[in-house]
Amino acid sequence: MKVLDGKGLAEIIKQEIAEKVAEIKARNGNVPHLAAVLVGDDPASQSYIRNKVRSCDQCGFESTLIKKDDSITEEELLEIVHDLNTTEDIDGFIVQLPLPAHIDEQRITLAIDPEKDVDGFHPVNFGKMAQGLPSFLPATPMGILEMLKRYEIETSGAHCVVVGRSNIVGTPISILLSRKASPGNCTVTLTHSRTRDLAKEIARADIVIAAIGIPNFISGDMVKPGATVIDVGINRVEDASRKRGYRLVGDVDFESVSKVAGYLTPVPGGVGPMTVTSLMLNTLEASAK
Ligand code: L34
Repeated sequence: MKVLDGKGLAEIIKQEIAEKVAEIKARNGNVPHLAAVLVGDDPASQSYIRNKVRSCDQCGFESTLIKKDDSITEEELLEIVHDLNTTEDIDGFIVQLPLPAHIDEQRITLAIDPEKDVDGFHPVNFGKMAQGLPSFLPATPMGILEMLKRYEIETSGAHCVVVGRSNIVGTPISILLSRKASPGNCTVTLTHSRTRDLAKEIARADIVIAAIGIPNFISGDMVKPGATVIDVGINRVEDASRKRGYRLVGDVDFESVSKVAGYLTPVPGGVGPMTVTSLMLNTLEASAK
């Protein structure tokens, strides 16, 4: 079994980006600029945003973090989105999800200028993605593709079972892996909470993408020997032995699956860092327009 080292790969890619940024800067003085809006004080979101800001530094980008209390109104947040849409100096921006319950996430996403939507969440970008047109790809699926590519994992003709149908992971990765592309050309089964015999579906997968949000949901006895298992879940479970009081576990039971799988991503250090790096790649792209 080979561990897919997302963390290590992310560092290599950020180094590559930093070199490109240095070249661009020397040529025309341009520096990519990412803005991020963080609403509320969800500890996981804070941690992800910290990683994004740190990655901007590593890549030589400028970054702007806009932090707002969760008492912010939808109208006020729309105003911020509008400002970011029209601030020329900002190449791309994201509004970190989830948002507080009183704010309509869809309305916020729709307000983002697709040209600055480096999350690839706007329906214009999602639609382009589905048709194979150039667009900003959502960061997590994009990070998964990059990992499959760099580790030279064969996807063509493979049977891929995606567990979870969210707008930001399950649905887009299903589309991307089924497309006529490389990585791609998979036969994809998109499974979810209403799937009749989930274990039977997973058992025949050459590639499993786990994005359900349930700790240790997929165990070794469910996985076909030699399969590639991509764990998208990041769950905080209480652990008194850790100084933070919790530890991170994926949707995959690493211990048992590592004895059966051919390739497996760890949590932390797998898909998460690749998500952040993909956002950096999209921002670099946005700044070149
Ligand atoms: N708008 N909202 C928007 N864009 C996104 O792309 C995201 N996502 C998801 C949640 N909401 C979003 C992220 O940024 C998930 N996500 C994300 C980003 C970074 C990491 C994980 C998820 C990450 O850095 N994970 C580390 C551990 C982080 C920790 O210690 O908590 C890892 O090694 O997996």
